[in-house]
Amino acid sequence: MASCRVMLLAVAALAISVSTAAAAGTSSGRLPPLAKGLSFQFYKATCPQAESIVFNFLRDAIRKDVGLAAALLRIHFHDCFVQGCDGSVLLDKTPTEASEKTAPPNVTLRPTAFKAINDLRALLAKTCGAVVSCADIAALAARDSVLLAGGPRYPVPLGRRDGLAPANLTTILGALPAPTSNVTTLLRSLAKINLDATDLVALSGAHTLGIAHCTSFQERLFPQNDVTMNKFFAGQLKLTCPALNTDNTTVNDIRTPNVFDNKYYVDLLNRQGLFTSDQDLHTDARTKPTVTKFAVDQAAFFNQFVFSVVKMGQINVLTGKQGQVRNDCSVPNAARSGAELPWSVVEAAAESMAM
Ligand code: HEM
Ligand SMILES: *[C@@H]1O[C@H](CO)[C@@H](O)[C@H](O)[C@H]1NC(C)=O
Ligand SMILES: *[C@@H]1O[C@H](CO)[C@@H](O)[C@H](O)[C@H]1NC(C)=O
Ligand SMILES: *[C@@H]1O[C@H](CO)[C@@H](O)[C@H](O)[C@H]1NC(C)=O
Ligand SMILES: CC(=O)N[C@H]1CO[C@H](CO)[C@@H](O)[C@@H]1O
Repeated sequence: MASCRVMLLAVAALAISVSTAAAAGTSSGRLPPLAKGLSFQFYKATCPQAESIVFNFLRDAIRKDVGLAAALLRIHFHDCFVQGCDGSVLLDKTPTEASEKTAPPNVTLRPTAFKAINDLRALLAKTCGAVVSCADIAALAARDSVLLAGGPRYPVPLGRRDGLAPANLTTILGALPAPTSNVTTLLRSLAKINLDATDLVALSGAHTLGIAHCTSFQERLFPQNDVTMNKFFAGQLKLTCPALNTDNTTVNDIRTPNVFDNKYYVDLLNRQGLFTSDQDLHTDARTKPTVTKFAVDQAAFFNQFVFSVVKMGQINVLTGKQGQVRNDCSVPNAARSGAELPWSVVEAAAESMAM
């Protein structure tokens, strides 16, 4: 009996030390400076279980659908690139304006990922009230997706607030680089949000997961094969995409499509990158050395990915009293009626604790 209790205590102590280590931002690699208003302890008082709730939910969900990991990682990327990591990508289309969710470059964001984030929002609200923002949920979900797919563990600074309105189409198209972009175009696009060539190569490594539609790379097959593409690989792709605008998909990383590892860079070395934006990283002298390095050194890739994804996760964040903490990740609070009173009371109480 007694030894059993001691063991239980030891297990509990271990669990606590592991979770505080994660919360305190312990990480093997270096991290970028924290944006003002974000911290690793943000929900320590208001929702200490936040990170374990997200992780436990995703562990089960990703076990059932491995594609969810890719979908959630991509949502965080789109959120951050378009008007900052403010959860605006999660907003539903309004009658007057297309949101990031339905805009052309985004039509392939997966509904399962939006649903997972809304489910997490509800789960977190049940335990802690309306304190954890949708933008933070998206950042945590991306982090856990990377880990659950076999990638590095990293800490996520928290305290993002949710934007009040979706971005318009002009903003979306201007912010998300097209897969047909070369390195010059990509570097110019990323420089606007303070990301450099090393960030570009490391973040593109996210294409170690997930799928793409034929329309995202068909310009490399028709009217003729892109000369930088391996001929056999092009032939295989043409079986999946036999004509222009075939509605079909293929995996981003042919070697290990569902594992977060450095094989994406091995693909590039073998001219088996799917998009022009992928393969040109190995063609362009400014990025080639980094591609080569990551292809032979997975630890170097993981360390740089952690740095760059934490940096990406802090682009133009709303903090403090900016924006809001959305009750439903798909709808700004102001647009909701009925549920407003009880939620806002909970939220105000939680916010005064967090400040
Ligand atoms: C550098 C510029 C980038 C371009 C041009 C780009 C473009 C694309 C395109 C066209 C797709 C396929 C969409 C489809 O056809 O279904 C895709 C998928 C994906 N992208 Fe990127 N991407 C970029 C950067 C990133 C970054 C920074 C991340 C995350 C850190 C990311 C994560 C993903 C993931 C995980 C998928 C697979 C999604 C799924 O399976 O549902 N991408 N990307
Ligand atoms: C789109 O949004 C941006 C930033 O909020 C704004 O400057 C621009 O005028 C808007 N454009 C259109 C066409 O609504
Ligand atoms: C990169 O793409 C841009 C835009 O399409 C083009 O103007 C430029 O010539 C390209 N640069 C190289 C080095 O191919
Ligand atoms: C879609 O791709 C699969 C192989 O991945 C192929 O068997 C199928 O014929 C393709 N569908 C179309 C409409 O081309
Ligand atoms: C896969 C997919 O549906 N891609 C769409 C991306 O957006 C362009 C317009 O910008 C559409 O033509 C594509 O069909």
